[in-house]
Amino acid sequence: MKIESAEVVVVELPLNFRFETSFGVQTHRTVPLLVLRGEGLEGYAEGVMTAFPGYREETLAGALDLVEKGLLPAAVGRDWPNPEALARALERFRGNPMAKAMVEMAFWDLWARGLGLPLKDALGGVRDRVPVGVSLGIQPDLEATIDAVARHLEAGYRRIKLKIKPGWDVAVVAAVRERFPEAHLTVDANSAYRLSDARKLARLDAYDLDYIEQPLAYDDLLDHAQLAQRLDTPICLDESITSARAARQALELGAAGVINVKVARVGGHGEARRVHDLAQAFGVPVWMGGMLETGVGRAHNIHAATLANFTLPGDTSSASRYWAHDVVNEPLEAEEGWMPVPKGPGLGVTLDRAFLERVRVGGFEVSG
Ligand code: OSB
Ligand code: MG
Repeated sequence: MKIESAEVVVVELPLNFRFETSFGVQTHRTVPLLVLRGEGLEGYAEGVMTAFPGYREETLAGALDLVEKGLLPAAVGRDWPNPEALARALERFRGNPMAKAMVEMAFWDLWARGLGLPLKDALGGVRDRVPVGVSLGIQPDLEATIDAVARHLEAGYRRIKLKIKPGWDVAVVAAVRERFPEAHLTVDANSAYRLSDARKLARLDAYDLDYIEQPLAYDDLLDHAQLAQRLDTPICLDESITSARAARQALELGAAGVINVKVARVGGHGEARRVHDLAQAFGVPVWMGGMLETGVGRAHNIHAATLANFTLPGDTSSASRYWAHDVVNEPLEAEEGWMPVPKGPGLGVTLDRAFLERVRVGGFEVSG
């Protein structure tokens, strides 16, 4: 499939909720949407990097500069036999997995559409719907937290993830567990603790959490392996897993009993599938994470989550939770905690171009 041209449309969208984590507060997203064109078809992807590098190092400005001046000029105007060939050609650009993921993921969509296959089938997925939970930001107080958990359990979400930070951790978990004794509960610290907090974190063992997500530094594996020895609750790595190599090392070290796979964090579908396969070989379950994606990134995540070892509920909750108006025409809504995989070739979603024009704040084109 030859990539004939590329277009990036940057849009700004307000979130339906204030999303507070240990690293900051998000109230809107600035989303770069990539359109790749070839053989009369289009493939889509979105960038998940943010202006402020609070999650990983990549920034929106830096990534878009690389996409415009490096990655797209390398990708456009050439005929690629498959997405893996394109990914290999981008390897000479070091790091920057979120920027590379935009290009790789849009090409998977274009390539699958060219084959007339749902992306799920092109990837080797085995499910028509994926189990979903919800990630709840830090709330103003305990009452608001209990209320949010209750509403999302009633909506059918199969696991509740609570964001925690020092000063907002054990007491919150204790209160939520007391009120919801049967719920699948997890916490996500987004790297807010140090290994010296191990005794504090071990107090969470009393509340039957499915796992503790990324308690220690965003680029650490060794301290997580040490911490794992001192906790009964499994550790789930998110930020630390930026590649299949990082995943292999984490698995060999015993640093991860669970892995949160984010396609965009590891550079695209090919690498995400390798992380999935490695975890499976180690008997470690994985789940599909999220980066507050619009319907484009969400659809990618849903297709990828159909691989066999995605056995735990992920963060790909209903698009209507996040946005009053999505960028795609198709509703992506969970039913009883199951998200159906969009039907049709590729991602199975189409862009709402009229809406994009209303919320557009920038963009550029690259032709071959
Ligand atoms: O750590 O999983 C995370 C959102 C933005 C950045 C990092 C994370 C998250 C979430 C929300 O937890 C996941 C979602 O609902 O998309
Ligand atoms: Mg996380």
